[in-house]
Amino acid sequence: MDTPAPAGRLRKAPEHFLDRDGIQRHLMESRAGRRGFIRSAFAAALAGGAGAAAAQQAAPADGDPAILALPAHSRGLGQPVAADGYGMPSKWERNVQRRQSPGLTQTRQASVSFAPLQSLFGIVTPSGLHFERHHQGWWDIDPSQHRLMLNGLVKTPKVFTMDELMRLPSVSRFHFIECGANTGMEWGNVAVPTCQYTHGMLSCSEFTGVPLITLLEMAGADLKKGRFVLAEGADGSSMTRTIPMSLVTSGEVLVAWGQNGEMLRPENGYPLRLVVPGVQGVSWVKYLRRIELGDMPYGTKDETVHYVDLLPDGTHRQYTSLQEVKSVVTTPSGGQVLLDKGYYNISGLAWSGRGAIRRVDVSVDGGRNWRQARLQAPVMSKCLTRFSLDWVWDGRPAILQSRAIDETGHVQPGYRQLRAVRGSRSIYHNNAIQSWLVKENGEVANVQLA
Ligand SMILES: Nc1nc2c(c(=O)[nH]1)N[C@H]1C(S)=C(S)[C@@H](COP(=O)(O)O)O[C@H]1N2
Ligand SMILES: [Mo]
Repeated sequence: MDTPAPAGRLRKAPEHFLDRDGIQRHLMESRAGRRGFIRSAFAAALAGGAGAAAAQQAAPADGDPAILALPAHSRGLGQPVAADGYGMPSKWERNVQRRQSPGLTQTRQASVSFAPLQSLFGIVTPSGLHFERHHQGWWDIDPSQHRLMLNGLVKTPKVFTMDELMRLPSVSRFHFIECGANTGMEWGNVAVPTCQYTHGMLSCSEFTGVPLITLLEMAGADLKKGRFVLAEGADGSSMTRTIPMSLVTSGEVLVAWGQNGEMLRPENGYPLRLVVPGVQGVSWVKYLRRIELGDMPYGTKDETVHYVDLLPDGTHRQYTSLQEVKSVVTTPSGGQVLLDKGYYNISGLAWSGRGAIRRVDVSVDGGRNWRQARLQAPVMSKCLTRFSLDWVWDGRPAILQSRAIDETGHVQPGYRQLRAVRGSRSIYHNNAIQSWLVKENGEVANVQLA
């Protein structure tokens, strides 16, 4: 691609950029001599501000020492194989972390950590950066002791060990998981500064498991009477959710043990979780220990008291489990700083619980004009889709937005449209169009257009 203008530089959002402690650590290490050549760059970064980022890039007139001075890694012997039996990200990336929102909850066992969407590429969330939502803390359960029970409207109630499940014919599929409360803090007004916090209760993985319908058929399920299943987790939260059989008979719902080619991470439900594509995260029961087939919704605490939508007339809506079409620009996004006028690749994520993304439009003027974004293949059903658009920033204020349309024709609403139906006092299921204001000084801020 020919970029239409010189590419502008972007200062990363604070939680992505190295923090003071990180910089201090690097300085100490470089004092030990191993990375002397970067010392001045980090000293400049410690001073902070846009100038620091510029200092890291500007080459001195007598040549760039990063080229002229042969670094240690070009002269010496590198690390041996298998120095670490399970590889880790580069230490230079250690500020890319899932993060909790201080003060959001009283305990860290019943809380949320947000995925750093602004730092990720493509559509897959690295397992170690997958968002977390626990109601009662996470566990690392011994798989040899874990059991899955199937009961209810079945001929022969069954109990499976992990070995028995993993011998069955499995499938692997890419799907997003989004907590119903994602973007929930923004219902009333702007609440948090970065897209990690506005949209980070969202992740996407390749999941591997056996379709739940296979297990139900093995148990002789009564598929006429059985219209709902109850899924139950083994942790102390007594997480129980009703799932309509239509999603099960379609073969979509998986009893999964795999995540991105390896076993699930403990935080994400090891050794077994339910995968319910398109449906809000709470139904993706982790540490899955029981499935009951029934003829009515179960009305559990997590579907009658929690995960209900408060409507403007004061009534609550239940069982609104589907995650409607939604998107967000992840770069440039809140907390980042545009250091130059010029070319920027606007990039973001779109998804829908109803199927595949058909189209994403992007506006740089607060929704007056829209241009169709590129969708990056593969574009899969109930999966994140990466979109991008070329943009030349002229240095004047701009408001970046994205609007997704899914294959069923559903269009992502603006805040005015959404609030007309839903009011502004909900917690869950906020799929409104996100706006990022690019100020004249290049700072990007979270804003809402009335
Ligand atoms: N057993 C159990 N399953 C659970 C939960 C839980 O607390 N316990 N939290 C639910 C909620 S609200 C969400 S959003 C997702 C989060 O999945 P993750 O932690 O893998 O991101 O798990 C769901 N499944
Ligand atoms: Mo959730």
